[in-house]
Amino acid sequence: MPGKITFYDVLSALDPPQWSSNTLRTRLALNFLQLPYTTVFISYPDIESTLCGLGLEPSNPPPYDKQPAYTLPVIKDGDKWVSGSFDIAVYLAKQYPASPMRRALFPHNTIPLARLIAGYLNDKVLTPARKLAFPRVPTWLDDRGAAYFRATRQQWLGVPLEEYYSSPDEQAKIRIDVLKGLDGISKMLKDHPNGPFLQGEDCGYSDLQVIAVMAWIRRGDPDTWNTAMESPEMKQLWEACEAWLA
Ligand SMILES: N[C@@H](CCC(=O)N[C@@H](CS)C(=O)NCC(=O)O)C(=O)O
Repeated sequence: MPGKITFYDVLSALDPPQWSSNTLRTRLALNFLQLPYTTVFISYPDIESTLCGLGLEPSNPPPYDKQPAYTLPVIKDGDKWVSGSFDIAVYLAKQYPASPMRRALFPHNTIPLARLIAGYLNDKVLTPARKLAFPRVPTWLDDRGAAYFRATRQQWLGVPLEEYYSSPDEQAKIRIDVLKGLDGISKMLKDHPNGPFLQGEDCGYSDLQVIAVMAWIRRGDPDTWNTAMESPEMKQLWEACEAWLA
């Protein structure tokens, strides 16, 4: 049953279509909170014109020579628009707090922990993982999206995507960096003897952010995903959360 929330996600040629770690964070949060929503998929080249046409402010500040002005995810809840995955999560947690029928998105007031995890994942996992996965992204997209992704990333990275793809030796080193980053998460998970979540027995947005990144890595570099899943803590976390990816 479509509810009053509309969720704007990036169009792809995949089945199922969801793939972006940024928008998966929002999808996971909506599913975790069991909120009904309708998804609108937008092709990359239409994101700016669509969001600008809806009267929204840019998601990023200028200059735009190395980053887009407008990004997804965005949600509309009634009359309220919210953009940026973290801001959306904070909004949803406030608007849809824990109740006997609903879990807390940030159990035990863990917004600060979730912010730290967002930064950690970006610096230690996503930044190196992009070097492995980026060249594959156009193969997942609709034709217009793929052409846009190639052109904009060439402009922002300063090299064609094919050249961004490193040699097999470099790739092996990057994989080690990504796995080190993920190992850091496994160690944090181990710190909670009552696991399997970063908050112990309670799942929350910190965990969902890990799952969004893991889902992206699974598609972008399956070898790294397989190795990371050899960690019993990571495997347990994945198995506990994967249903919310759908
Ligand atoms: N930190 C932001 C990042 C959002 C982001 O970069 N989204 C990408 C989609 S994966 C986007 O919309 N890019 C627009 C473009 O490349 O033109 C968030 O988590 O919301």
